[in-house]
Amino acid sequence: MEQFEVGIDGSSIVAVATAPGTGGIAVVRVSGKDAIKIVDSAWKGASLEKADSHTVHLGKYVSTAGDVLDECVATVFRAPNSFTGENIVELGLHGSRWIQREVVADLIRRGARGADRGEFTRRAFMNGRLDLAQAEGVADLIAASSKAAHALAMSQTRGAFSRGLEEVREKLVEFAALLELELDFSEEDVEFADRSRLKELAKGLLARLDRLAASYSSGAALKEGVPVVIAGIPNAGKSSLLNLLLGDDKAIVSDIPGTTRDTIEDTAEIDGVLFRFIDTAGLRATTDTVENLGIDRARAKMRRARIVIWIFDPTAEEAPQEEEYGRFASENPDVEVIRVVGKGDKIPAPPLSKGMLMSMKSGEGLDTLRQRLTASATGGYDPQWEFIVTNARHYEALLRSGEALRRALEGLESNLSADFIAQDVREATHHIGTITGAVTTDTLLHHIFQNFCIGK
Ligand SMILES: Nc1nc2c(ncn2[C@@H]2O[C@H](COP(=O)(O)OP(=O)(O)OP(=O)(O)O)[C@@H](O)[C@H]2O)c(=O)[nH]1
Ligand SMILES: [Mg+2]
Repeated sequence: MEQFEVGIDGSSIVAVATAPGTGGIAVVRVSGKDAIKIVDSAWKGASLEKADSHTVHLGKYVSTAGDVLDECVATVFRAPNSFTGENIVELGLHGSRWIQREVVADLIRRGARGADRGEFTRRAFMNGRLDLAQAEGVADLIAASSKAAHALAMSQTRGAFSRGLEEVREKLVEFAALLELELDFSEEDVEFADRSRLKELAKGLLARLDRLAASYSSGAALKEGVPVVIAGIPNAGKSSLLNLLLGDDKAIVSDIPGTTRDTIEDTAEIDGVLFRFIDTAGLRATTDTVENLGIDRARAKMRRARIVIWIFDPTAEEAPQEEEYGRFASENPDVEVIRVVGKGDKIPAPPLSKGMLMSMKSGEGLDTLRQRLTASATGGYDPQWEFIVTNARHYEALLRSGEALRRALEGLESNLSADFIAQDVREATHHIGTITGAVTTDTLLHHIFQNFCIGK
């Protein structure tokens, strides 16, 4: 069966690159060897075929039927200095859906082909303009909805993340080379490569891989919104806090205990970090079936949260609240809990050990809480972002690479022969390579680019 290979088949592709729908302007992008020739055949104005790269031209787009579809601008990019590395023309059209549709259809009649999802970016990858991690960064950049997500995507697109990984890969290659040296000399019974040095090298690399993999929980949260659950007994002020954090009357607040039953979620950005706040049903023993279902949901959300804000009600009995808190904290040591004592306008400040004092009525303590939230969400990691993993595929590859390297280290420790160990090191190298695309398969590429939109 003939394999269809994108970017090498010489076809020119076309798609609307701006968001679907009507806008002030819409951009139609054509990429491929004949992109300029194809658009020029519809162009009334200065010749695009004679135009220099990176120049903009005003003219008329005339259809094959002879109708002027739009008066518009064409930007010409010549290979290899374009996003895809091929010839590109971007038409800046008036944004009507009709114009967009007609121009794309007309370009197809003139020999272009409708682009597949992510095909522009895929071509950029095939032509060496971007590596895979950078290409995925482009998708993240387009989807970024907070400053932190934007910063992460930006550094990934610029290649900082890839460079960090390339360094790891080089070290792994060096490691394999040292092992091979040992192999070469083994026949002469010379313990050439010092194994303690190899062990140090493996340990250092493993620590680095583990650190990268561990950054994923922060990275994914920063990209998609850090999940923060608000918990406590009924009437503690959970819904009041949700509304305060969102600056909106999202949840019903009442003095009837058990008001909130379902979980209520919404996102808000604090200092550039996107949070997903989740208000829950108050925790208590009850015979009410529906309330109990709500409490089950609350507990499930709490277990999966990155951060739980636990509100203590100082006007209610203390012991059962501490008991409930203690149970959760001991069962979920990985979830960070911020202890808040609510209704601060009603009581004097509690001892510090009980938690930070807040009043949902006056807003007292809100700024401190917001600072604690952003510090927790970004805490402990390089402020340069580039060593934070945000992508599930990368995370998986790092885990697998770490597993292989761990086997290599165990092999060194139990004095296995170098060729066994080298096999594990090669596997570790392979998995790192799949992140940047040094190693790819068609299935992998398909999987990545099908998540892109058409036109990207
Ligand atoms: N004075 C004062 N009243 C508060 C404060 N926080 C909440 N309240 C009041 O306490 C009552 C319960 O508040 P909610 O926010 O509904 O409490 P909840 O934790 O969501 O309660 P459930 O949904 O029943 O679990 C309401 O009457 C609020 O106005 C506060 O800081 N100060
Ligand atoms: Mg509530």
